Amino acid sequence: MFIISVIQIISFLAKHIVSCVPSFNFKTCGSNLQGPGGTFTSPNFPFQYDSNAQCVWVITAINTNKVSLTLWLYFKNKCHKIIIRLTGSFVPDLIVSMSNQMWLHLQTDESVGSIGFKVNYKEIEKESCGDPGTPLYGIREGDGFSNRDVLRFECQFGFELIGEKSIICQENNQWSANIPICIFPCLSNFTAPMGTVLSPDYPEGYGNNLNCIWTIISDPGSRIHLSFNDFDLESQFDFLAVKDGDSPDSPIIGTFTGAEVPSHLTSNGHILRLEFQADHSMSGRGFNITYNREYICM
Ligand SMILES: *[C@@H]1O[C@H](CO)[C@@H](O)[C@H](O)[C@H]1NC(C)=O
Ligand SMILES: *[C@@H]1O[C@H](CO)[C@@H](O)[C@H](O)[C@H]1NC(C)=O
Ligand SMILES: [Ca+2]
Repeated sequence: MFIISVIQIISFLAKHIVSCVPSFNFKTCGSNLQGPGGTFTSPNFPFQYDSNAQCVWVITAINTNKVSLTLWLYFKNKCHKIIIRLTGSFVPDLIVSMSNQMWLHLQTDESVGSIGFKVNYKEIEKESCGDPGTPLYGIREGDGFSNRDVLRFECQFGFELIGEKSIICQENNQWSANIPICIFPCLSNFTAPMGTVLSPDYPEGYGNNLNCIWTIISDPGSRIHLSFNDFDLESQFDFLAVKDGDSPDSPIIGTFTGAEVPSHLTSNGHILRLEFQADHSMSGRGFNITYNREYICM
């Protein structure tokens, strides 16, 4: 037997795992799997996997001459949020083997385990990188997934592209990069009498390392009313602050985090500043806030 692809998923640290229920002990794990497709997860998923675990999964395609294997990896925590960051490791959208066999090796250290992963696998044509999909709010040009094929991406109007505008299927059957993401601009002024402020990528999770500032500017003599239609942020690490004015030093009307939908809120002046900060890992659905003007009766 020859090993074509070894993927080592090192135990990753997620900060909030303490809130997830620990489960039983498994010291060894893994299995032999076959094509044409299927799903498997790390032990105890979606609960914590064990510390000091050693797991090996071997996937073998049935059709040995015409296929390689593609893996779709999903890293989720118990609260069904996607964990984007892995300690010391880049997670590609897809992983494609060079032959009809693939090995996955999970090794966890002594620290508290995380929630683990869920993997989908599928047999695909030889010399193909697999279909990487189309970004949410994005447009894809090109539909070939074979070696040297190129895919180009754009974002729908109003969205910004983060990542690579084009990717190529390399000789090793891996795309040169992950597909890009399309995000809602993180810096904008709203001057229309009413509108909606959405967190980037709402409701798919807003991602990491964000510092968004939205300013809502109404007519002098009016006030701004906010309605929270939906609200779900990573508790205590991601925040939305609402300030009464247009400067960073303006008085704070409210600071919100977690999954409790705040009640309505009205400004004192005619400008509101919304500051949204997301840290380096984990996200929630985000928020959907509508605003409108209120005229003050004298
Ligand atoms: C928003 O308006 C402020 C003040 O009018 C201006 O300084 C700033 O450049 C504007 N920002 C954007 C992103 O349009
Ligand atoms: C935001 O919430 C409003 C009111 O519930 C809804 O009509 C709208 O479709 C939502 N927008 C998105 C992008 O979900
Ligand atoms: Ca976060």
